[in-house]
Amino acid sequence: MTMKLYFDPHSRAQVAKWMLDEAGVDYEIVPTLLREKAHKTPEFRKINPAGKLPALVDGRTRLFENAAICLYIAEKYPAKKLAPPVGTPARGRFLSLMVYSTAQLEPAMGDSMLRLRSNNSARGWTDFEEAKDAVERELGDGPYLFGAQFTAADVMIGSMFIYLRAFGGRSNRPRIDAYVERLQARPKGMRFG
Ligand SMILES: N[C@@H](CCC(=O)N[C@@H](CS)C(=O)NCC(=O)O)C(=O)O
Repeated sequence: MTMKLYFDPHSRAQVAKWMLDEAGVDYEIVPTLLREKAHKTPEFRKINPAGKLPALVDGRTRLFENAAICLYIAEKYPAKKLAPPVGTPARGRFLSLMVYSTAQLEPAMGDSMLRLRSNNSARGWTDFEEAKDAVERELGDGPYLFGAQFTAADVMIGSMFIYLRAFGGRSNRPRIDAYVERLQARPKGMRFG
């Protein structure tokens, strides 16, 4: 049975699509337009109770949240080498970066784009500048977060900065900007719209 990706081209569903495209697997797009509020219907909420895109259905498995979808695809298709294998030392850093991308980088960038200011560290994430420092440190000399190996962590972290660009922003960090250009130059790199 073909996997179904619930998708609007003007949404973060592009992140899950990028991952599926990098894995080179078959999937079907189920158009779910935000402007039609297709993501707020009772039927869609049976797949994603949060009423947000993306969501992925694979037979009897349902997934929501990009990080979960990317982890699932990397795990389902190990031959595609989109994650360090379970049991290898790099796996811990990989899992950490996957969660970091959505638990810290995404809200920090969201605050910055929306010009929300808070220096209350109790909120659970740093400000965007500190998040960029962390990404630069983890990227090192690259070209990807795991050196020469492109992984789902690049999809999750890189997509945040691609998204920033799509909204007219720049990281103002040459090393991150060069990383984003490398990611977008990939044949299946994430596109918007
Ligand atoms: N952390 C979530 C973010 C999902 C999210 O916020 N999706 C947006 C699209 S960019 C959405 O569905 N917004 C519509 C809404 O909340 O009504 C993920 O990565 O899946």
